[in-house]
Amino acid sequence: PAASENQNFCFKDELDAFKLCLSPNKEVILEHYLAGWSGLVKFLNRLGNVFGFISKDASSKIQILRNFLNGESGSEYFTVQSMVKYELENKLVDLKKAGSHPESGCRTLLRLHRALRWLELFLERLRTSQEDGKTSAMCAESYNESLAQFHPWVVRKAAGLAFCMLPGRLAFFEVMNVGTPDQVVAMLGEALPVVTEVYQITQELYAKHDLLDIP
Ligand code: 1PW
Repeated sequence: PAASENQNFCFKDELDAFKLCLSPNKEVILEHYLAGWSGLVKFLNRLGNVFGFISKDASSKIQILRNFLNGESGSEYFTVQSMVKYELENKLVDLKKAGSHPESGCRTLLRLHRALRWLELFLERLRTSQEDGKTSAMCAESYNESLAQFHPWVVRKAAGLAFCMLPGRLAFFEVMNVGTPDQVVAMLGEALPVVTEVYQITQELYAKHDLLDIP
């Protein structure tokens, strides 16, 4: 991208939103979680049109959750913990099969949560990669280890094609707009543990309430 387009984007700022996610008692604040995700979507859009179908799905899920947050019961959606409690107590989640609540906050966030695991695995590979590392292979391996198991064949196929279009390692770092490759690696080393912690807290919460497989 041209230098002028780079001015208001820096991947570090986007990942920093995840730092704000955790409240002092380690609950996940939805507003910041969604801000983190909006940053990831911005980044995907900078990678080019081939990621359009991925970023569109993530955007629509961010929007569904924002609508809850800005809606009548918005205060119940302050944290992921309060959302789960509220939706379960009020029977607002389709637990076994899609019925009258096909777009609950719980099922919508679960999709983003699963994708966050992919991101975590991918960025960790990127962080520890050698100069000749292939971003497309790193991305595909991370995807196959995580998100792919939840996707039908046709989505896996489309994702695989999109990964092939990823820019090489150095060009990818440039799109991040963080600085030299060393600075990117250092930034990832700082930011990733936070993403991991947010992922783990959400994962434990969903496991505790038996929500990991909701349709
Ligand atoms: C380069 C770093 C990229 C990290 C961003 C990760 C975004 C992952 C989004 C993948 C979306 C693939 C296409 C959509 C598939 C949907 O069917 C699926 N959504 C997700 C997020 O997995 C499931 O949602 P659904 O169909 O049950 O509403």
